[in-house]
Amino acid sequence: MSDKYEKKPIMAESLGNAGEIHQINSNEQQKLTTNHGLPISDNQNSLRMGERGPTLLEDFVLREKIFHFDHERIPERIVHARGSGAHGYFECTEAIPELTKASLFQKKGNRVPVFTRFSTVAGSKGSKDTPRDVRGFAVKFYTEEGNWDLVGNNMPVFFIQDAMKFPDLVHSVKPEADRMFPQAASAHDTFWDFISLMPESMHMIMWAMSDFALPRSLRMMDGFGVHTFRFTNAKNKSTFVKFHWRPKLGVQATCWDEAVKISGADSDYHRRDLWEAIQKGDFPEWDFAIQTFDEEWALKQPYDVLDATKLIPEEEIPLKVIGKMVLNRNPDNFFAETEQAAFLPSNIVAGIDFSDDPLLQGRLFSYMDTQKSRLGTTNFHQIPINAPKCPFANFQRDGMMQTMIPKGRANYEPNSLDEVGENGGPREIPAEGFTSFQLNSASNNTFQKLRIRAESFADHYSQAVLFYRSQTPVEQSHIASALIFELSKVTLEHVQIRFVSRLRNVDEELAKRVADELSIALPEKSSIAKHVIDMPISDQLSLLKKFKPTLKGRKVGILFSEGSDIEIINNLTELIKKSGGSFMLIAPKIGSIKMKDNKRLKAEGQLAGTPSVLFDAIALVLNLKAAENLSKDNSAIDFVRDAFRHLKAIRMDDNALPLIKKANFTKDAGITEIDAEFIKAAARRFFDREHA
Ligand code: HDE
Repeated sequence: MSDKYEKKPIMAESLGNAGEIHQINSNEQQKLTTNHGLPISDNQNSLRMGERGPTLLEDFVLREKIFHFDHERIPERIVHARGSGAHGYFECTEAIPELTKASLFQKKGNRVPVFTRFSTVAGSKGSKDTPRDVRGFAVKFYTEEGNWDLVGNNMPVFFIQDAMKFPDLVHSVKPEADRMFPQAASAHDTFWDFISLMPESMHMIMWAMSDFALPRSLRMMDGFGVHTFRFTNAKNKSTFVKFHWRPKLGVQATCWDEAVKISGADSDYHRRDLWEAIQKGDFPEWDFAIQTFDEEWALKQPYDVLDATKLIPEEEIPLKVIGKMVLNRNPDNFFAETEQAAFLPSNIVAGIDFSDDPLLQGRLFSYMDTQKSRLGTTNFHQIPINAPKCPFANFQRDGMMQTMIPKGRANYEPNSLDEVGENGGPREIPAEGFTSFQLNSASNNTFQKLRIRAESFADHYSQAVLFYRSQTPVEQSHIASALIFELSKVTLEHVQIRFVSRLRNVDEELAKRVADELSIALPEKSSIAKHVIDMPISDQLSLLKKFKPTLKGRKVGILFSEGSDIEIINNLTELIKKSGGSFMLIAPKIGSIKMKDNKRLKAEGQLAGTPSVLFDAIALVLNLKAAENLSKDNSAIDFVRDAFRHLKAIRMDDNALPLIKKANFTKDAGITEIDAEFIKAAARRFFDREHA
């Protein structure tokens, strides 16, 4: 067996001061050893007393192997447990020294490595990729002045205003305490009970019920820092800043029914999509943009910029693009990198600082704390994925799993060991070191200890209304359907009633529709603390208004069968490739299929196991006989029926009519025989079908 082992160093990475890692010369045949270096002669059989006798306790090789295996799992993240990560780089595309002294932004072209992890929030580690949920968007920038972690989401606001409510929010959305279901779903009693009691969540609920909660791909999601942060420049002038990521492939969503079916067909849909795109060199890319403003501007707004349930409309402060992120390398080992990645919102660099957002302030404590419980040691910063790539040194010592070997006598400071020629260790550097921005604002009750919510946080509805009104009618109807679906799973009628009474403050029509579908009488409108302000519609809040039709990063499923015309397929695949898309060849049987004129073509996907939900558009290249046969095959009928239902373009000619007839839909603008037209159509969805 040994000749099958890859000749690869055990650990290729040795990071900064993060411990010396023994490397094996890659030309040598790598020996299988115990964790303590003893070469192993037999990895197939345990040591036993006689040929068929009991196993001996003495077998330290077996015991070490099983001991390690028994402890392979670590606690999963309390939230965001399900995630996928990738390496890449961040590049500054516009220097902004006037705003920040962060080294990263001093010069156009500056590049730093990054590790990015995307996640769902509610589900456990093994849950599906496509539930209706918020997505985490966490980026670790390994800068030359230390790690900066921007731990954000794919939506610009959050459910709650104060860290105090976070455990309650998470408990309510997670599987219910007594029965431990439902998994990765918000459609249940406890979540809506909590939400209906928390009017501050209304804006975020509109986002969570919108198509933004059903991303088509991790590569097609926005990212937001959510909170207001601060930049500080070399003169210590501070500017407020909001951070945004914008995907080059545009933002796109799946239909709800499609997302549900994808989770059955491929519960790793997003993880696989990200991995495969990077594997084939189709590197996902995001623009990095900022909105900046000063305290004076902030104080004039009808909302509080420290309130994480509020956004700043882009029409008010347009985005300024200052960088880009490219993800170009998959992890070598999921556990060592993606699972052990520990993001800390408290990881900032000089030139970036926190605001007093009470949600952000709570996060500054929480993440450090959770890593100790998840990774088991305060030394989690030494794990290669978390270690800074710049030198780091201090007098912290020891602790569980210390992997560094700090040298010298001095483990305290101040010390004067330098004076006798010994290494006294590192020293603080007042001029260059990080200093917190000195807040000097009359509006801030810094000196009073108060357990209160600021009055400026009291308007819970204006931006929920803004979001809803900024949607297209199609998106508004998706929000209505999502609310109806979620609340239909709620068994407590008083919760449905309470939620709808609040919804009336967002939109009367919406509330009526939801009440009607739940068969409840329209309840009285709930009282509100502050009057709703009429804010101008913001097109940037609508996924469809900012949708970019493109085939880049999208995939077409081509269904063929025995006797199909290979020329048609070749022509089609050429056009798809030219448009930056990819394709998969699907047939009733996998493997080499005999085509027209005795040519052969290999099918990569078997029809029964490759439903159309896995593609952005489908093409039917069949002869009449095959279409007649397939019209009796449920997988084929579902293939075309679902593609139609999920609003996708379909390429077909008259040969496919028997199958189309069975699937029972009529031709429309998204269905064409002309390949060039199909390529255009494949880059979008046909929402008119929803009315039909
Ligand atoms: Fe988190 N959050 N969070 N969160 N969060 C965690 O940290 C927490 C919040 C976000 O890919 C945990 O390492 C508190 C807002 C992401 O590893 C935990 C509060 C936003 C990730 C935690 C919040 C986020 C986490 C779980 C309220 C968007 C995944 C494991 C004060 C701006 C990072 C861990 C990754 C993870 C706590 C609110 C985003 C338990 C207490 C707001 C993307 O520490």
